[in-house]
This record gives sequence, structure tokens and C-alpha cells, in this order.
Amino acid sequence: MKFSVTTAIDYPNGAPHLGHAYEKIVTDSYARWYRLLGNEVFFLTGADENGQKLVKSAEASGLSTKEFVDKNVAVFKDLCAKLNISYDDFIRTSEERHIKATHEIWKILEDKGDIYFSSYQGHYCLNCEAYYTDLQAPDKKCPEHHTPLELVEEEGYFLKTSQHQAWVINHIKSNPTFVMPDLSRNEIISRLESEPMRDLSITRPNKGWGIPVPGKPDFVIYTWFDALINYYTASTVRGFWPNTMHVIGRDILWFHAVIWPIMLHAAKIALPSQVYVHGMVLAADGKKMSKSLNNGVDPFDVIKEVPVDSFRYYLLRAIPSNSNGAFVMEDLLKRHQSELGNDYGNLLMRVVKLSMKRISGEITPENIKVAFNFEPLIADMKELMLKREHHRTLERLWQEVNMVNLYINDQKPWSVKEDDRLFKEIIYNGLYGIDVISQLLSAFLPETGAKALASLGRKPSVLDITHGNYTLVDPPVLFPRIEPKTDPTV
Ligand code: ME8
Repeated sequence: MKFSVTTAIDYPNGAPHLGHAYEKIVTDSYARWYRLLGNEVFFLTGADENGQKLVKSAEASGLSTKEFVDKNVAVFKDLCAKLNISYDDFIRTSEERHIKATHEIWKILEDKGDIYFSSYQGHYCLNCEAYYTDLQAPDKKCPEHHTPLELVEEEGYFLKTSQHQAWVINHIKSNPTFVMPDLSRNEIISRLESEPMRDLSITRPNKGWGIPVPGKPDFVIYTWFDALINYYTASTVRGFWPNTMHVIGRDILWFHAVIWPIMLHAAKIALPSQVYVHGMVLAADGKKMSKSLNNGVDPFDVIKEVPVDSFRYYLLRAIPSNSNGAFVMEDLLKRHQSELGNDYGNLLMRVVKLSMKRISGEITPENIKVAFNFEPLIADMKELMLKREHHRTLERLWQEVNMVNLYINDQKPWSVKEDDRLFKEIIYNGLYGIDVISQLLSAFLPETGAKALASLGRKPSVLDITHGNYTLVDPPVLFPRIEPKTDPTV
């Protein structure tokens, strides 16, 4: 299957925060999972550079907008590298390829009569780069940021979104996996059914930043209109549109589940297959992370304290895939110690070491009575990933880690003194368990999977559960004991 998976493209108006790290890790795991199963995957991420708020933040920093954006994008890319994010393309919306594609879609919609000139009055949040209706913000405060909305009155160009309201409701209702999970699907249906849509204002006065409207240099294209097009720009040339899963946070659901499908539908372009909405990572106190509350966590600080895979594991397993969850450093350290270090790391260490001590580093499956069948595990994991429940997928995998541990504890290979055949059988089964588990784990914890497989003489590739030979080498300590040194709360 050819399949593409995307993150939202981030606003580079500061350093990346924990929410950005979370979304990239989640998306990366889906990309790696589908690659592991032998699919051809295109993983896209990038930066959203045309918003007016970037101009404002750049002014405050003393840099030109271009310098400011370039500097921050480099930090986002550095974070991706440190987190082992296996993206195939990083699109920046200041790039020529994106500007060209945006102009093409603008022209298609204009030629079809879907764009018209008019004036508008509405309440705007610069942080969201979005208008809010009276129903959404009766107190004229942004429901996301709780800051006063600005009354904006402008002339400009509009997209006839309102005429597609019934169509989009029908599309979401008749495609149950188009918006996942159900909580988000229901939220969007209820919003769509609660008030008539207004046409979308898709330009701003040109103040020197953004993509100019073709043939109308006094205007730039509204940042959300151009930003959404990034997915199509980058995926199409690689032959990956439209079998696409968009991974986004709740705060930008409306744009992905309503505006984007309408833009595509109006332009007669095929729709992506899914919008999967993850929850928000909250501060340890359960509140939204914010500079003013001083409760934010810097992902760079966390990975100075713990192995990157402990960070990935914690975010993937401890934060439910379908709701918000708090980031608690002590919980991360606990899981690092017990689930990763004791359950998984020690299993690898003791089976490989014991084998290397008693028999040669080469071990083959001849005359072995097989102890494990991993087919049901793989079927369960596939189903859970399809339901976009990655936290439960890891939970399920850990049942198997525990089962292999139990097998080794019950069989006590260290006390099988005389019988070399039995010793070899127990060890082989243990290694086979570690092999399959590590292959499956490599989708979520790529560094760990690769290191564990290397100590069995194998390389991560497409999932292969046939019984083969193992050439053992000394395993590394994957999850060393950690005493918390500094407080990563910033
Ligand atoms: O919204 N926990 O960019 P962005 C989890 N440029 N996810 C979070 C989060 C948190 N605490 N905070 C933010 C934008 N996110 C637009 C997207 S796409 C065409 C344009 C998620 O930098 C957020 O929900 O504000 C979004 O999916 C992503 O981070 C980028 O947010």
C-alpha cells in the first residue's frame, strides 16, 4: 500500500515546545509502523511561515522576519534529528514549490467562480490566525488563548465555503474514519450543525510578508488557506496523494476537517483519507503549558536527562491517544526504570549474556520446540494502530515482554546444567521472543529496536517472524539507571 502521513506544519515563531515534539513522535511511529509492515510510506512535516504573527514576533526579537523564521526552523529541524523523526520531506511554505502550488489552486478556485471580493467584519485571534463567531466566543475572548479578540474590518477576497456546509457534514457522517477519534468527529459535527458557516476570508492586506494574491499585489493569501495546501504540494509530486493521514492537535480540527476538505472539494481534488486528532500534552499540574504560568517543559531539556527512546516511550504510552494527558517527569523516570529498564532491557541482557557464557555466539533453530506464536500479538497490534490507539498498542506489546520474561523465569535456563539441548531450546525461544518484540518495538523506539536487534546479529527491516539464526554480540545497557539531576520544568 502507498500511504502518506503528515504532521501539522508548525509556526516557527519560537523554539519548538513539548506539543510539537509529541506530535512528531506520534506521527513518526505511524510512519515507521506502516513501513515495518512493508508499505511504501511518505512522511511529511514542515514549517508554516506566512502568518502575520511571525512578523509581530520577529519585530519583538529585533531580527528581520526572514532571519527570525530561518533561525527557528533550524531549531525545529534539530529537534526532529534528535528525536529520530524519519520524515521524508520537510516543507517550508516560503519555498517556491509551495507558492507555485498555492497560486495554482487559487487560480482553479477563482476560475470556477468560488472566490469573490467583498468586505468583512469579525473577531480575530492573531495567535490562532482565525476568526471566531459570537457563538464560539460570546465574551469576545479567544476560547483557546483566553485573550481579547480584535475586531477586524477588512475588504478582501472570500472563498464560498458556506455553500458546501451540507456536503461536508455528509462527508464526515458517511465516512466514519475520516475524523478520528469519535470524540473529535462528534465535536466537529455538532459545531457544523449548530450554526450556518460564513464564507472564509482568504486574503489580508499586503504588508510585505506572505504569498501575494496572483494579479492582486495589494493582498496576500490568508495563512491558513496557503498552509493547508502544503500537504497536497509535497505529496502529489511524490505520487502519494490522496491516501493520506493528517495528524493534528485538537485546536486546529476545524481547519483540517472542514475548511481543507471544502477547498479540495471545490477545486475538484481528491480528499485525504483521514484526520487523526491527538490530545494536548498538559503540564504536570493538568493545566495548559504556558509561558505566563511558567509550567512548560522544554523537549531539549528532557532528552538531556533521559535517553530519547524513554521520552518517546513515555509520550506514546502514558498519554492516551484519544485524550489530553499531563507530562509528569517522575512518571517518565518510573517507566524508564521499570518497563524499559527492568522488563525489556534486562530481558535482553540476561538472555544474550547467558547464551554467550554457556554456548558460542552462534545459535540456530534446529531441533527446537517452538514456545511462542506471535501471530495473535501482531494481529492485535495492527488492529489497535488502525484504531489510532498507539498507547494501547504498546500496552499490548508489553504483555508479550512480560510473557517472555515469565517463560525465562519458569524455565530457569541458568539451572539447566546437564542438558545442552534443553538449554539451547530455552535460550533460542527467549532470543526469538526478543527478536520479534524488538522488531515491533522499532516502530516506536527506533534506536532501541536497532541496538537490540544488532546484539542478535540482525538489522531492523520489514517485519520478519520466521525462525532464523542469531549471531550474538554483547548487548549495550539500553536504559541506564537515572537519578534526576536538574528540574526540566522551565
Ligand atoms: O497550528 N500538545 O501550528 P502550531 C499537543 N501552523 N499538541 C500540541 C500542543 C500541545 N500542548 N500545542 C500545540 C499550527 N500542539 C499551524 C498548523 S497545518 C496546515 C498549520 C500541536 O505550531 C497543534 O495542535 O501552533 C498542531 O497540530 C501542532 O502542534 C502545530 O501547532
